[in-house]
Amino acid sequence: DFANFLAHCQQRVQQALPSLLGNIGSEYADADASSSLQRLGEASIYSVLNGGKRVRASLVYATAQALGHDSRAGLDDIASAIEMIHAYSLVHDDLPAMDDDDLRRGKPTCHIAYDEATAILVGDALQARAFEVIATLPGTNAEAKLALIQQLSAAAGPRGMVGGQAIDLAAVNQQLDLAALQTMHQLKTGALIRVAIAMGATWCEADQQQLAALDRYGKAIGLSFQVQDDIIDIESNTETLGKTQGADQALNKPTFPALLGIDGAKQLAQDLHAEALQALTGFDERAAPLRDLSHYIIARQH
Ligand code: GRG
Repeated sequence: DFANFLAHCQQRVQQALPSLLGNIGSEYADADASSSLQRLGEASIYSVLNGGKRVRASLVYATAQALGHDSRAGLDDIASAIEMIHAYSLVHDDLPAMDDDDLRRGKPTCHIAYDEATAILVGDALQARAFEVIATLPGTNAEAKLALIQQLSAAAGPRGMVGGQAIDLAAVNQQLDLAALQTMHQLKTGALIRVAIAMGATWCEADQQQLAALDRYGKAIGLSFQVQDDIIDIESNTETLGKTQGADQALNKPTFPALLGIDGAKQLAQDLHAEALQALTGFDERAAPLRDLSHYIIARQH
């Protein structure tokens, strides 16, 4: 059931994204302007559509389902806007000035497939377009749209993802304690995951109690996502490099397994999963996809 749910969510957002990113440039008769814009559009679509698990999009749909509103208009736009912000963060994170990665989702990163300047513009364009999509959601509920814009900008900005990235960049070769590591990840990775749930809940008119419960769930899985990411990293390093070397390499940077040991990190992931399930006790069986997503996050191997 859950595999079907995930495949269905992936399909929905995969279908919505190309039309939202559109045929940039086609409106201009001037051939130079038109081809530059088309290249930007193509690079944007390349960066957003090249695979990806669509966890954040799935969280929007799963939240709507938990609230009994899974067919509400606008969910595809919200899910797509969040995936655009996520893709922008990955494109910029892969740049030489940041993580300097050549591969993303098994394919050449945007700056390798195109060039660095294009990758910077792709990130900028995806971020701006995400907010435009939210501002022009179908329906006339301007107050809800404003709330969504506020939520997404706070989660993506300096008090959220960008702030977390700044802490991360400053932490290279530094020792972070557990509290500092948690703060960094709650901002860098957790904020966007948490806001996917909050935005789904806002759009589906959750009441205060539901919002608070869903936010507790979102906070727990936002962190467990990163704990599992660290576990995957250390286990895949160990596989490729051999036990001691792989473990040593992973232990050089601030990670949950470095601070807690691999078993301690696995226990933390389990505890956060339990906390997420506990937060959902007031929801009925329609919250099954949310419960399954929490498990998926800590059980995934990539
Ligand atoms: C550059 C502003 C800016 C922010 C970058 C999120 C982030 C901040 C950087 C990504 C670095 C990274 C690999 C973090 C680990 C957790 C993470 C966000 C993994 C990628 O997300 P997935 O696994 O990716 O959901 P897919 O490809 O499935 O969408």
